[in-house]
Amino acid sequence: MKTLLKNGTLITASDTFQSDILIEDEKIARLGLNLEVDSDQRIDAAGKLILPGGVDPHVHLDLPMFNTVSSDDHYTGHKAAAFGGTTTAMDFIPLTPPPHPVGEGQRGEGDFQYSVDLWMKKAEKAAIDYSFHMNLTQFNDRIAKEIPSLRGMGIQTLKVFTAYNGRLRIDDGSIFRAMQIARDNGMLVMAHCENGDVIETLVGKALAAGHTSPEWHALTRPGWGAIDATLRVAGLAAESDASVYIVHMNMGGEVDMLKYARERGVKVMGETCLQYLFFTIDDLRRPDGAKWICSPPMRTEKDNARLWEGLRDGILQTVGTDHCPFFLDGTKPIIYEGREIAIAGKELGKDDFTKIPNGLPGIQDRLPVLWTQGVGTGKISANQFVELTSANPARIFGLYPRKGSLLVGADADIVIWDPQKKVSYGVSKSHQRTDYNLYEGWELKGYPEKVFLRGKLIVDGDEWKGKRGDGKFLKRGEGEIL
Ligand code: DUC
Ligand code: ZN
Ligand code: ZN
Repeated sequence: MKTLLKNGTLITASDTFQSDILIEDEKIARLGLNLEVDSDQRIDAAGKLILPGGVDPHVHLDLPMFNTVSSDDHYTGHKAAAFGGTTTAMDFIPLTPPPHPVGEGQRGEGDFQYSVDLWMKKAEKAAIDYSFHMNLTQFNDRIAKEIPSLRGMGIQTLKVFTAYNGRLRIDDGSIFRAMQIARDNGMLVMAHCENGDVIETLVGKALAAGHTSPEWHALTRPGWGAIDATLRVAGLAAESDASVYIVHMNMGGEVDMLKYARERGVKVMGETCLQYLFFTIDDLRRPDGAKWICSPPMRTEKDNARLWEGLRDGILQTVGTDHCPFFLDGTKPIIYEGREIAIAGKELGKDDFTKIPNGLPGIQDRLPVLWTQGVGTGKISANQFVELTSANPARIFGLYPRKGSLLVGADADIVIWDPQKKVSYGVSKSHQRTDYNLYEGWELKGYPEKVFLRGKLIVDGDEWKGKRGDGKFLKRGEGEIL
């Protein structure tokens, strides 16, 4: 199957240039001006931009939380991603104990192979390409010894948490040892940076004082905790000589800590997520404040502004989403693909902010919103947009140049982007399986027109041409340090 894309303007992380593209089967076969080749399909992209498909480094699909589950699975979340121009997504595998002890593990201890098998099964319905990170939420000698086995499963990345005491957090000594193992095995440690001890203390006090509303989610997770944890994790990276990637950076001070460490040669990189560029604690104070509950929480306008600077100046390397949607009111069904569906959501915490499932939608919103708000306003260039949303995540996570590039030989994951298309955005335009959208009523300019996954047209305007099972698991190799 040959597809010829004519007359487009290609945008990569480093260049903007005119070229035709010949796609042969799943790959980009040729680039050049005035390509004339017999093809099965010819598309005129005059006046349009051609971007490599987006790579979202941070999503949570079908994730059990607080007696419910994130409301997009590996089909619906991927379909939404594709409509927003994203063709690769990476989600996190919870380290899960098998029903019966296996190997040398004790009852209740997580097992890597079991956890990976579980997630592979869930992802059989994938509609775009995908890979996984492993949550390292327990640590002992057996687990330490087994970490390198993850590479054979195509998983190169471990996520550690400095918060969620007694649940997801491991202590700093264990994080340090994990970093040493990662360093010795060409793996990357990803870190969720908040101060778990401070959070536990403040949450207990807030509940005892009868504070139940969503804003207390932010008030009990102070920004200084994110800053101190960022510096601590950067320190552990320096002391172990490991490569580290700090996820969902949300505080201006975290950007400053990252800059401090990077200027001193520490191999630490940073991601922010779309929502932290726009929203603040004031959104949690609205009557529908539960919509904005995620961890870490929304901060202030000054933090929004510093994160934008971090993107512009190359202190931060990526923009992800932390896509982890829940219904605002999971007692009322929505229609998805012609069927009614309702999944318990934020209403679970209507009387107690600690019971509101943490997370929000964004996998479809990321590219169109960032384009309008970033490129459209001159805060970042079109090349930086591609770098932050596609090329850098592909490089850091060992997928470049197969993903994140428009080079000959790369997977033909291609977005034909209409820079003039105006969209009044919101839930009616979204394929995210939830009942709200954070960008409701936002006027966007610039939107995906056609999206190809490995040469197959999966989104054509408003039409879905993809299907369950189109997505492939990507075994990742060692990534780059940017
Ligand atoms: N934060 C969220 O808000 N949801 C899922 C996981 C996370 O770190
Ligand atoms: Zn996290
Ligand atoms: Zn997350």
